[in-house]
Amino acid sequence: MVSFLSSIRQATALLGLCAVVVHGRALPLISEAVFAVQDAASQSTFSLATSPPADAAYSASLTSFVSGLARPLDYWTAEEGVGHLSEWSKATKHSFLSDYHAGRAHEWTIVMGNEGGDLDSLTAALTWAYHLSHSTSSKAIALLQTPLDALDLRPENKLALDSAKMSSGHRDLLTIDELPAHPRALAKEIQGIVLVDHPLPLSRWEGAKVLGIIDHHSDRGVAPDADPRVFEPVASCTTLVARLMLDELEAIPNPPGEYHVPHELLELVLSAIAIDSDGLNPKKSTSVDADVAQRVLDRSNWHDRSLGEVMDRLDKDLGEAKRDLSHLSIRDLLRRDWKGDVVATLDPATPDIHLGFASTPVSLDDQIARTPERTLKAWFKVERRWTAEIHADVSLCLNKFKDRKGNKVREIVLTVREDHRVNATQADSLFREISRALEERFPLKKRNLRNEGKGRQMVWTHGEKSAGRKVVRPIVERAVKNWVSP
Ligand SMILES: [Mn+2]
Repeated sequence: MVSFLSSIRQATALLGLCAVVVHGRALPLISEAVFAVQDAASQSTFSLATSPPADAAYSASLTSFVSGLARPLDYWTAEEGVGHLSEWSKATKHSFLSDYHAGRAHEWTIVMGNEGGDLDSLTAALTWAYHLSHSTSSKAIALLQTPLDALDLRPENKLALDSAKMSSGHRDLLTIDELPAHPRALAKEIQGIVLVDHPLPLSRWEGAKVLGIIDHHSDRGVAPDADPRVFEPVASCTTLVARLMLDELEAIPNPPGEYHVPHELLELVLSAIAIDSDGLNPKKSTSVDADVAQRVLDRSNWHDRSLGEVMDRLDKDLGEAKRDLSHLSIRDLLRRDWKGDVVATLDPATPDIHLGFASTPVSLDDQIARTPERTLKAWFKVERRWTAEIHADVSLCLNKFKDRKGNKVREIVLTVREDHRVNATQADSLFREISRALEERFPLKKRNLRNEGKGRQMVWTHGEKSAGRKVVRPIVERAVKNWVSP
């Protein structure tokens, strides 16, 4: 308890100190066009993340969870995570929830990664929130757009968080199901949001000011006046966040001088860069990733080791953990790395479409072997339940794996439902449009579904190594945007 309170005091003192030195960032206006998602359609868009709480359930407080259940008496005081990063993160979550309930939400900036919730998103958000809250006058918190129970679906995150001495129960992290209010309401009350590791806000954050964007996906033109506004094609978004943090940290005049960066945070940053760059493999990364990793390493507890040695070890350990998904059910495989949102169609008479993408490193055959009946039909049944739960109209499951000969294979499984926003005729047409867009772009091989698949279900394989979700998603989104309902 003592160290928890002292860390709050320390944070407050630092805030006061640094506020004088570095100006708060300018608040840009959002680009309305980008958020032109129909209200009707966006009613359910908060349900895009995996297993989100029901609408009424965004009500976390200091004493209760969103479920209404009381937090354990020692929720805030038990010292599960023993690192400085954990202490800061928990203290921040505590003051965010208490400020919200005291009517002070407007003082807060929420830094968020993408809803896939990989180590890059998690680390980039934590790092930038830490930096903002120590170098500007604004209060900042990292939000993981993943529910608490989905955090552990990524074993590599668990390993990295454990190594960073974070709490095993994730009490020190703010997850999407720990928000005190619905994102749509919160968006209007807070100072603004900063996006890391994704180029445009999910529709549930429509109405929030986009104060900054730091990303390594392609620029979608959102918030042209945001500051910072960084887009660079590097292996890891964390690279860009860490570079900006170090640049600004080193520019703080003395006094007051640099704020303290806990070694746990530095090590988390190295972990995220290592896993995204395959240990700084030149084929998978840029010199920017390597330069920033070296700067971070120099400040870490591992500073006397070589960059190559550290990054290899992290990549090996985290990679092993990441690949071990043998325990996951198909539902968990789908939601482990799910990205989706409502796509507004250009034709005013055409309904908007909720489009989602799962990304897995497991072949469809391996997944089929995990169904009780060991059939493709059973696989589609699990998939159907999942898309029913989250109200997705179109879903794609993208699998990447090595076949028996060691060749890299990619699979695309496409399904279109007829019971959410579109009827059967519309779904048929949408299915054809998306199939055509994909077949025009890649040499795709159709899998023979025999009588295992029904209408609007397709499985393709292709060998185009680089065509993961970053490539497939924009193609499908464009097809959906341009689709005109028959
Ligand atoms: Mn990323």
